[in-house]
Amino acid sequence: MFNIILFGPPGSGKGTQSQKLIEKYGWKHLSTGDLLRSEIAQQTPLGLEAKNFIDKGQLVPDEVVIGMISTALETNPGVPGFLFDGFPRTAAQAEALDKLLQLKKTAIAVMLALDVSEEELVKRLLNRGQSSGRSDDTDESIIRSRIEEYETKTKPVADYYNGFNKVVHIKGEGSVEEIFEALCKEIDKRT
Ligand code: B4P
Repeated sequence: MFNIILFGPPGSGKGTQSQKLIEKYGWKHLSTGDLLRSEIAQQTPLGLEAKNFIDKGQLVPDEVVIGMISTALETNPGVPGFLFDGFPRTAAQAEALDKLLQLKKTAIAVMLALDVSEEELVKRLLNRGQSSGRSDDTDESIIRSRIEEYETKTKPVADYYNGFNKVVHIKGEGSVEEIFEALCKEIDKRT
């Protein structure tokens, strides 16, 4: 199995690049953002709880997202690998993921981290907010809160994987195609 984390701040292109990567490599795409939005759309108790956090630009509690990922790993046996998009976002989530993968006798091969400036992130998310209908993309102060959550709680996740020499930084500004090529180059070196 080849398991990969696509890492970066909100709006860095994780969702965009994930779509292209799963098409090329056939991995199972696990986006906690997509899973949470699906729970919200179905108005499940978990979705209603998550919405309170997402609407304020805050991270959803660890136990909620870890539970979702644990279920997804169990219900997808036999895949060639997992592409984690937007997960893990805290040190506790990273430790939980490593344990879950250990139980499956596998591990994270690499974390590819997309680097994008804050002004470009805000521009992209406000732009997406005009058409996506996402409540967390329309208000600049909520977008800035999401970036702050990333700086304080999510960035340490890269330090965690750096300790195992698993992080590669990729320039996340440029055309979608240029960034995709840079990601594939790093993946192909390792597969
Ligand atoms: P996510 O769904 O993960 O969303 P995101 O980080 O905001 O966006 P992403 O990075 O995937 O978007 P993309 O750049 O592709 O999270 C939403 C919320 O859910 C979080 O704030 C949190 O509350 C909660 N959540 C999710 N996972 C969690 C977890 N593990 N723990 C706790 N809470 C969690 O796209 C952005 C825009 O940029 C698009 O419009 C795209 O078209 C554009 N774009 C992409 N690439 C571009 C390029 N190269 N040039 C120009 N524009 C580009």
